[in-house]
Amino acid sequence: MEIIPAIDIKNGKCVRLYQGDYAQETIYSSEPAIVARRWESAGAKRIHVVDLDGAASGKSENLAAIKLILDSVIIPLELGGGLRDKGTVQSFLEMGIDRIVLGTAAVEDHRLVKELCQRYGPKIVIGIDARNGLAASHGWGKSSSITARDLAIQMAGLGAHRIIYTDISRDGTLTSPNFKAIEELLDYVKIPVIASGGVASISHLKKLAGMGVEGVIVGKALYTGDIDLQKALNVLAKEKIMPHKFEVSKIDRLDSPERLKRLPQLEEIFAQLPLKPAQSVADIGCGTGTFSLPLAKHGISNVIVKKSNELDFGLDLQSLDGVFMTFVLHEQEDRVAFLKAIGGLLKKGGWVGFVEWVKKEMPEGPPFAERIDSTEARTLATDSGMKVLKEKTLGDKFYMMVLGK
Ligand code: AMZ
Repeated sequence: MEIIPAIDIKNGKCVRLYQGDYAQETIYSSEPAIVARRWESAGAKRIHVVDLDGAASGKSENLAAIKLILDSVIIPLELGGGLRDKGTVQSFLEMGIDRIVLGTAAVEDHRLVKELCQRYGPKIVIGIDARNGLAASHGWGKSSSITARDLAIQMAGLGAHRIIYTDISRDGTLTSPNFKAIEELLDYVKIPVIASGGVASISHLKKLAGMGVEGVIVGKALYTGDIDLQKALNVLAKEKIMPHKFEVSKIDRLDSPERLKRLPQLEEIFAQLPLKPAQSVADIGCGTGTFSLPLAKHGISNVIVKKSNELDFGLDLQSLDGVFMTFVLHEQEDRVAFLKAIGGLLKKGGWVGFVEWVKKEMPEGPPFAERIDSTEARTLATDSGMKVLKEKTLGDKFYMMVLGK
């Protein structure tokens, strides 16, 4: 998870507002570029810059300060505030801004959003600033009647690649992020979410990382010293927090960390799967979600866990990039039908991977007679209309293969 320091500029200075109220400002530096350098040398990989005057007036107002930041750091910058037409967006991208944040345009001008997303792809980020659940605009002076959640869904539909969700009532308060609202957004929106507002401690960062947000914007806490950026980056890197997003309604339990440790050569298994961050994957197993956490470690946070005993998976497999199955074939009465059900529904380019018990005696696992071996698995796969891409026996425990349509 990325930690993104925020530099909000008002009258050329680096400030923090309380709940976005322009009358409640604290000036932290008259030289935003020097602040940017400080965050860069502390290890930031990106900086979030807001032109507050621009957000209020509707046109970019702090060009000199923005240019100076661009000249002072080499890490990419994302910029929001008053960027509401094609020409302005284009000129900032040409100037070297890496990502453009659209706030007001997201509420008011869907045609522009669509056009810009089509043209610039991931360079466009949608800023959704919510007050009491409803999206605000124009420097947060104006409220709309659309919920942050609905707006996020609409934006994803228009082709947006990511969303920054800011909770206005938490912003600048050093209280805590609105975890509930963020969780809800993650549940409903398939594209990556960056969270913002109220972050005050490293434990907040850890919790957000565990929820599966792509990044967190930190403002006030860095300026007051409540969060030491270098330390926070170190802690998160060391803990290797695995984001996960599960559909929990059908899960009895997730696998215990002890059992996960006993899974051999997991990395070797994953190295053979066409895994890409931001994919949507279903983990179909005996009910424990064995591979969900390890999959999430590979940046795949959209992992849905389902039990294998439901042939009617209740999944829209067309929307999935892949299905991962763990130790389920031995349970199936009709293995071919089971594989056909999955393979037939997978969208083009999707993949299926599975891990099974091998026909060797093991104290744990199903009875010997119910296990399959590599030859059987290969035949099953081809009989079900799938193509075997790779297969491997790992150690003396697991058989694994990857199938493509
Ligand atoms: O603090 C505020 N009052 C404020 C703020 N930080 N108002 C707007 N903004 C930010 C949004 C987004 O990054 O969070 O300005 C950007 C949106 O600007 P616009 O002009 O597209 O609405």
